[in-house]
Amino acid sequence: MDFYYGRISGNSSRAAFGLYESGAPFVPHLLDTRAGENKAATYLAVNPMGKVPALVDGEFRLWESNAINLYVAEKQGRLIPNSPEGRASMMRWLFFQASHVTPACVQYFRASHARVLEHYGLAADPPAAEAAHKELSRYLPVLEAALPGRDFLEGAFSLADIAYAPHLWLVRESGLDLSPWPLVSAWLDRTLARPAWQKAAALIF
Ligand SMILES: N[C@@H](CCC(=O)N[C@@H](CS)C(=O)NCC(=O)O)C(=O)O
Repeated sequence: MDFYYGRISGNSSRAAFGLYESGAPFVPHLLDTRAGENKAATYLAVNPMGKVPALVDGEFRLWESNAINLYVAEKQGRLIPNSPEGRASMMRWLFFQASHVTPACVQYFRASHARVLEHYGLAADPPAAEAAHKELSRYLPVLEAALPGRDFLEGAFSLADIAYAPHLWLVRESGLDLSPWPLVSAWLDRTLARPAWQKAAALIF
């Protein structure tokens, strides 16, 4: 499998985390998004959005980090709960991450994370960060309420935990105080301590 990714890309690191956790062999290909390599015709044939990450497995081309993770996890028979209820519950966390938590995280760290600002040539924007913080203050209690008595969102480690790690890590690195949500903070630490995340972070960041 060929994995296309960009640097300083939380979405790329989500898929790299999933690939390493699944144990599926893959060949990483770095695209320089600042130089527009992701907008080259050859890459647009893989992902018409010109976004990273993407995966090519033979004739099969796939984009969207959570779709990539679902594909490799299913192929490897890992990281997905066995029951219909468990799978639906996990999918609920993936949709919640992509629809709500990630947009607020992205707004936060693109307004405040020193390395992200430097990489993308952005200026700090405290009002945008504050607005994103307000949004996150609605979402993080929902995760906090899901975590009592369990190490991971679905009990056993799954794609749900992988989905949140990159962007929560980036907002915490940007200075967001997670102490009002101690279970979220401890869950993030447990997830980031996994060797697969260490490898993903080394590749992407
Ligand atoms: N929902 C997508 C988001 C992908 C995404 O926005 N990737 C960013 C990098 S983190 C990108 O490719 N940006 C370059 C562009 O939009 O041209 C996923 O989860 O894979």
